[in-house]
Amino acid sequence: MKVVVLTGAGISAESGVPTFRDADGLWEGHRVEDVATPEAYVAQPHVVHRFFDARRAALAVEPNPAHHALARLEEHLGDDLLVVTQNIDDLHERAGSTRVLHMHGELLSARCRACGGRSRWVGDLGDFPPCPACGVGALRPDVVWFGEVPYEMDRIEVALEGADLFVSIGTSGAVYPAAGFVQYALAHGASTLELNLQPSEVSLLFHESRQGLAGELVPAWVEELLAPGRAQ
Ligand code: BV8
Repeated sequence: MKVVVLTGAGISAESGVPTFRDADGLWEGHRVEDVATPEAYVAQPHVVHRFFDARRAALAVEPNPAHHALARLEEHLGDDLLVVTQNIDDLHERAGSTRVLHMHGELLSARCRACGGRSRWVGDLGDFPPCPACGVGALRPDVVWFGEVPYEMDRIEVALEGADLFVSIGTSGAVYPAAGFVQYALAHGASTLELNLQPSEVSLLFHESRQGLAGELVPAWVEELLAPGRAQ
């Protein structure tokens, strides 16, 4: 059975990572859509760096049972499971998942506006440190902002076309193209399941939608999927 899982901020909420809809999607009074954009970076780079430097510094959190359940599922399904995450934290990897696509980039990566090089980065970028590859002080967060093209769309579309099951976990379905994946999976014959604290903006497109905490719903769903006698 080929499974594609899409995760959003809700899967990291129980680890203590705030979601976008918490605090009504505001950060220091700014709407996230107004800070995570190329225009905002040109207009006020220090504000944008402060936003991402603060989130990178707050990554000292732990994966929760939902992340661990997906890592366990990968142990059983191997290449038949792909996790596509909108999240820019590293909790899937720290729980043991290896087949993870960060379609919106990663906090722990920096991208150079001079040479395009991408480097693993754990510190701040607000003091414009030199790029490890070219030495120019032109590093930006390696994150996909609003108006920018998400990473790995070709690989994601191929995976959705071949999926028997598409599962969306902890996302509000507010941002495209991620919010459109359920429709694409449906059109290619997949069964669709939503696991979320409350109905998302695209809940009606799922064969089944379960409401609750990811830390409870995801382990239960993985147990169900791996139960003996289930079609693999
Ligand atoms: C693109 C990285 C072209 C930065 C992010 C008008 C109409 C439609 C679309 C558009 C439009 N105008 C512009 C667009 C396109 C735009 C878009 O969709 N805008 C929205 C605002 C309308 N999209 C883009 O610009 C994208 N690029 O379209 O390029 C293209 C398209 C296709 C192919 C090629 C080119 C780029 C978007 C990427 C922006 N970057 N993140 C950062 O992280 O700071 S977006 C960011 O917000 C997230 O990555 C995520 O994608 C999005 C929403 O976040 P969620 O993960 O869903 O989190 P949220 O807080 O919203 O919801 C959490 C959910 O969890 C809730 O439902 C809650 O109930 C639940 N929950 C909470 N706790 C728990 C829980 N569930 C379970 N358990 C819990 N404990």
